[in-house]
Amino acid sequence: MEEYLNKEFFEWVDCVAGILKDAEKQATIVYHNDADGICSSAILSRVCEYFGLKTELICIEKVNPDIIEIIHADRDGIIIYTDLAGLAAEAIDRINAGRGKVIIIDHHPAKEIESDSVFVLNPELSGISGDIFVSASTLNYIFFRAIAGDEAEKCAYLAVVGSVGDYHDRYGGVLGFDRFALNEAMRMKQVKIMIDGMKERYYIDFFGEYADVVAERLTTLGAVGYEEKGYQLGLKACFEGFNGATMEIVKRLERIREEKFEKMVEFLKTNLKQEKHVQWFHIGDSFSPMGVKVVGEFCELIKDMTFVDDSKYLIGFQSMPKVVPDLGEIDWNVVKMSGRVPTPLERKIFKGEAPGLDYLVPKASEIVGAFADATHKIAAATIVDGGKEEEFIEAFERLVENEVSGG
Ligand SMILES: [Mn+2]
Repeated sequence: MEEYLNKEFFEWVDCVAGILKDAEKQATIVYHNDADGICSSAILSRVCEYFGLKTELICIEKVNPDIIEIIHADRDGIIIYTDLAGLAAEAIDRINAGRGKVIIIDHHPAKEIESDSVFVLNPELSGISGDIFVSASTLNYIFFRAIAGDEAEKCAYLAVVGSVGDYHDRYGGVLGFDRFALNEAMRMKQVKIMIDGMKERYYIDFFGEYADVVAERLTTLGAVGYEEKGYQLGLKACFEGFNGATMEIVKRLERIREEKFEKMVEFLKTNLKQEKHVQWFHIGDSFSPMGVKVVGEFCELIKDMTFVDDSKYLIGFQSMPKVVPDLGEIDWNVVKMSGRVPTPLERKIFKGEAPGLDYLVPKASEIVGAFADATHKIAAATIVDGGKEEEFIEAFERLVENEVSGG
């Protein structure tokens, strides 16, 4: 790994590894319910095993203060957040109030934090784009690699699946640190590259399948099967492969999603709300029992459909279910917001001619007192209080307006 010049980044890896090394007996891993999150938790569970820690795994869709409260209320030992919480370090530090050590291993945009108990491992903080060069799985892999050396190499294929799950192969193949993990996986003969048109595809020997296919299965289990804890099957598959029963469940979940999506597309053809810069919709709980990650997938699916205006941002809301499967019932009224952009607008954003969602969503969230955690330039999510949806849209509109008129 030394061939990379980002010394500061690797010093952090060492520092955070030191904290985990000192952890006592118990660790809690809080992870995101998509392919990258599931692969991250798989690698991290190996890390904890390596240190002889007993681990509890908690899969969540979104970080928010209510969830942080519950997680930190009565858990001993170290708590590790991964593939989420980039921007939540301050909130976590405040709620944790020095009770125990916390590590946040994430690749989403993050804020620097001064704390004796919360430590952030995030490439964004040393100027490396986590959206392009490092998936959470890769980050966890590098972390494991720094700790355990060769022992970690067995997990290299999981970093590849996680990276592809977050579409880090979108420029034709995975790059940077993701590429480093890929190279290791190839050296270990876990992965072969196939060139398919404009893109590389990574055949994972262990699964007998391509990384994109595996990633999709994991995300289906985690997101569409969220309320029935499908992510646990995904995690199991990371080390045992997909058996017949798991594949049946994947197929059933895919059918549920397809039916719900088709219905919603038909509805939106005449019901998409239009503002000056934004077009939006509210699903309510009609996607239940699917998790709220699905509204993002749905936006992704429709963003270039003909009934969608290709010059406007696309925003969808979905009510958060009142049960977090690994934590129980939560008394809240919150709504997940997902933002995407049609391809022509995406180009403008990358050329710097229009503001990206990584600016707009955290800003608009702040204005309505909400909590953004996963934000990229062309895809972002936040949670707002139920009833604040229109206020959010108005704030978002104003922000775009200011950027456009202010130049
Ligand atoms: Mn990720």
